[in-house]
Amino acid sequence: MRTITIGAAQMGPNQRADTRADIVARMIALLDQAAAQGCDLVAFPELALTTFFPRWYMQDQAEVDTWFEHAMPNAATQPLFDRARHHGIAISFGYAELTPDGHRYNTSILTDCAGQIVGKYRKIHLPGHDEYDPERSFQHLEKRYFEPGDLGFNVWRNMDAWMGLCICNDRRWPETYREMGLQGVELVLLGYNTPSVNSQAGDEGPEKRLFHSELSMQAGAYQNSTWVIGVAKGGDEDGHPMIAGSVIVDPEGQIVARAQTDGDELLVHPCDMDACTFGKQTIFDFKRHRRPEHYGRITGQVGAITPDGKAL
Ligand code: CDT
Repeated sequence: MRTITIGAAQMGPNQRADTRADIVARMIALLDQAAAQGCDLVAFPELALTTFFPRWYMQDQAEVDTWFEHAMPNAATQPLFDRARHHGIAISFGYAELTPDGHRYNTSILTDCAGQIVGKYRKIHLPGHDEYDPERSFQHLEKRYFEPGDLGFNVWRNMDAWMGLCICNDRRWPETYREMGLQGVELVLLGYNTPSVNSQAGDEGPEKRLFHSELSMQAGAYQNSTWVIGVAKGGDEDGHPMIAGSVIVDPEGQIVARAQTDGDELLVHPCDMDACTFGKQTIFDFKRHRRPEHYGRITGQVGAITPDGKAL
């Protein structure tokens, strides 16, 4: 057995007026709970340090940049890294990254048990739009504020397991998991902020959104025989409800822990990395069963094209 006790640290809303210090204090409280419950690794949500600011249309770049981190760790997050190191707990969390050469990414990092960053991922599937859209009931401006990630989908050896990261909308794309599955991933950590309603389809409410969230993560886990840890921010953030619904999914695609609230809440589960082996050696033994000679469209084409040549 290679058991890693994992804490999925769901967070309630971060309001626009909350300071980084207020938010990091809540994260540290979750980390202390995790330590008391024997966790080895704690995962926090996407854009954990701020409100989900892409819901707000901003034209002043200086204002936009107040939501970004220029270094990691930095003065605001150092106490979180220090507490994690004190407990000997590895952590993962998302934040808006402004690089020294002026690039902006929706980023997530992973540390080892000594608080050293061992993995970084920059969100590749950015949903939404890049200009104000008056047709939507609220905005989703990730394409305005972030560039698509430039690091690919990597997997790192950490705590005697193969670990990968992705972020929110990435969880809906099978390519995300398969890229990591082809590197033997055993644990996928992903944070998300999913609104409870669809800004373009008023009849799509939280039940259907939770269903799609679970469907995507369970499929990704099963089809790649990997643990998937989905960690939400939930509750009413700046007047906008989010679905919460954090889950821990086992390598057979079964949900073994699920959040009961939409606030700060820690899910804990002992995850045996060896549970990934059976699926990887049988039904999803990629080297025996995959047929990449028939998968050319997956990388050769972006949008769908019908056989009569129409681009959809
Ligand atoms: N943060 C993020 O990527 N949110 C998107 C909302 C898109 S609307 C379905 C998500 O995929 O949850």
